Amino acid sequence: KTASVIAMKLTRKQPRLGVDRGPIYLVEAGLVDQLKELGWNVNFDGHHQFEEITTADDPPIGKLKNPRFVSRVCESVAQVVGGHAKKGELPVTLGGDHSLAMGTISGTLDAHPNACVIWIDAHADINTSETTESGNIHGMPVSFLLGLGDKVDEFAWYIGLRDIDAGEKKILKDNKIRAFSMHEVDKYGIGKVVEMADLPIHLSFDVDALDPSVAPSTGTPVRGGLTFREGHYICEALWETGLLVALDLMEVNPSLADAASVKQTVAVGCSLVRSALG
Ligand code: DIR
Ligand code: MN
Ligand code: MN
Ligand code: MN
Repeated sequence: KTASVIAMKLTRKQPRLGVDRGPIYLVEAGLVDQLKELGWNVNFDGHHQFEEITTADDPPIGKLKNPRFVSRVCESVAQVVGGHAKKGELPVTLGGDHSLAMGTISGTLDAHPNACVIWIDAHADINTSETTESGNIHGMPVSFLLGLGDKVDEFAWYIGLRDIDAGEKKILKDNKIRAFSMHEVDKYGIGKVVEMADLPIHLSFDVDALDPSVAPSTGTPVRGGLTFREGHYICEALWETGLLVALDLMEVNPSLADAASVKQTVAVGCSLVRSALG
């Protein structure tokens, strides 16, 4: 069994810098060796570098910020993830801005056209270019994926939602997307919530799904999140299904907190990846 660790430096640039350094911290904390200790062959081809486009050369399209840069990076990550997945490897993409998931999921669907997506997040990330209030593309990847998605039978589930914009609420409803908010997690327990479909699973985990007391170093923390155990349980339960084909661990931002909080968040990130990989 082989995992490919794909470290994607991608910042949304505005308003909070530094999320591009998340993967560097996760790798420096020893994630690659930790996976080897779990019995995986690990391909790690270094940190992917991208030529930055200055905001002057990449003006907003409508409300979308940094559209050309994000699109270029996502296209490239789709190729990298798809290439590894087609060789039967399990791509683990470290971020970085969650807009990367447009690329990672496109790559997964290339190799596993019937894959479903489980999106663990405090946010729905399903704003469209019209509904977005922030213009940040990390709040939109799911809508972009679904928009392109009529040729593939993909759908998304959400677990841990607690910060949904008005426009997003309507989109979720109109598209009949299953969403488990923190209310359902409280009511049924995370165990019942992670009952799975019999499809290959792409897990996209935004660390801000966790409570800020568990993962403080992230761009948009929202209180009332998943506990340490709930987050790990999701990863363990998905591993146990034997259906996991790809994993994203996103939005670790080492520049947003004191050293102890950064260390804590990076450690939790590594440990979520270890749990998801057995
Ligand atoms: C908000 C925040 N819904 C937006 N989204 C975040 O910008 O569209 N996603 N922070 O992770
Ligand atoms: Mn989020
Ligand atoms: Mn986010
Ligand atoms: Mn997100």
